[in-house]
Amino acid sequence: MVQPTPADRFSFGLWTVGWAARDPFGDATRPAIDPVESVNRLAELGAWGVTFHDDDLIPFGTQGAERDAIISRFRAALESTGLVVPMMTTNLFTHPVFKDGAFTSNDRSVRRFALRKVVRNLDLAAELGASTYVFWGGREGAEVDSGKDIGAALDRYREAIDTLGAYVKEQGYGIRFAIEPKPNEPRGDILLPTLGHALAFIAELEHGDIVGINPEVGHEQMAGLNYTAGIAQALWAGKLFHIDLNGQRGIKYDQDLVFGHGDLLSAFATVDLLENGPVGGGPGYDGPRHFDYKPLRTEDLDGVWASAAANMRTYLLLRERAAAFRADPEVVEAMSVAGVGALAQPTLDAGESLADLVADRSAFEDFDADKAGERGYGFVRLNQLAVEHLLGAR
Ligand code: GLT
Ligand code: MN
Ligand code: MN
Repeated sequence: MVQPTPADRFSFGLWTVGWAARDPFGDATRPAIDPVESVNRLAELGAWGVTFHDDDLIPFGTQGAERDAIISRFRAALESTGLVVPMMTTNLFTHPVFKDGAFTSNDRSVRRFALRKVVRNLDLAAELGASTYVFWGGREGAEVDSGKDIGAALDRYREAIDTLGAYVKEQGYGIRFAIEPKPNEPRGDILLPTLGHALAFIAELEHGDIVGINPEVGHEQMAGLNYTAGIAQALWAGKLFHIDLNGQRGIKYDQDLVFGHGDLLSAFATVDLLENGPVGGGPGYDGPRHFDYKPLRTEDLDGVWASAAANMRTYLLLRERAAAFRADPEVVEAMSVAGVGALAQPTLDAGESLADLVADRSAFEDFDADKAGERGYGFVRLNQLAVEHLLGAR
């Protein structure tokens, strides 16, 4: 079925379809879209959820009754469409106050302001029933090596996430945090540049039990990394709390293309992993399928909604192809030849010690390494089968 329904759990950021297409070189090419209009249109297209930064809905600096009125109007749209808010986040990057970062700004008063901005929005996230809160630290970084003490910045980052983690626990909000890595842009270098850096950071937290990651396809690919392998490691670590799906073509600026409009073969592998789980049967992903893309600057408003639909349709088509791939007896056989499933078998027998292994002559003294080195794994055949399924040739 290529018609999305809420059961597919597709979600979109308000800032995605709502992007007016202002870039560093040119003005907006589209009018701003009322968030209520976005909710209505996304629901019509078959989406399940909408996500947003505080400032996407409530303009920066809006307080009191005006803020309350904006929130109630938005809630009414959610109620009338049935759209949910699975994730929320904070804009800690647009206002000039954040030009040297938020949690890691060299200016302490900015760090304190940033914490307050997040706390207020966490309260709203809890009210709206969001279960994930994303931290994308786009301004947490530097251009000048001597201008930022990286260790101190990481101390302050940890202080911020732990302080906020303690807060959501105290309040009983049931919210988990998801850190979103990115290597660069808008800063020359951003702290926690890849999902691996983020996982290592989380291991240093006091409240790391409620902190995972929100890896974005394009951000990992900007660093030349394999997105599917990355999220597989996050799943293995029990830390894939959320995902940002989009497309990227190579190591360049953050393109935020429609999902599948970048590296399609990699997108196929991503959907295969998300939908079918690891081949060896490890833990799979059951969170939202969240799109974080930007409709191309060349598109008009009709093109915006067509591009939103394209993300979901591409995902569903890949889901179909991935199911057929896994069910294909030739694929099953090729995987067996390649030993893909065999990797799930522990290297030592149950109860076997290293001393037992050392005593096992067949593992070493009598092992014919040259013979074992002659084995072909058939990975090319397996990949060709994937390509043929992707092309609809099987
Ligand atoms: C910003 C960024 C995205 C992040 C958003 C969440 S903000 O649009 O480019 O990748 O996911 O803060
Ligand atoms: Mn991006
Ligand atoms: Mn993102």
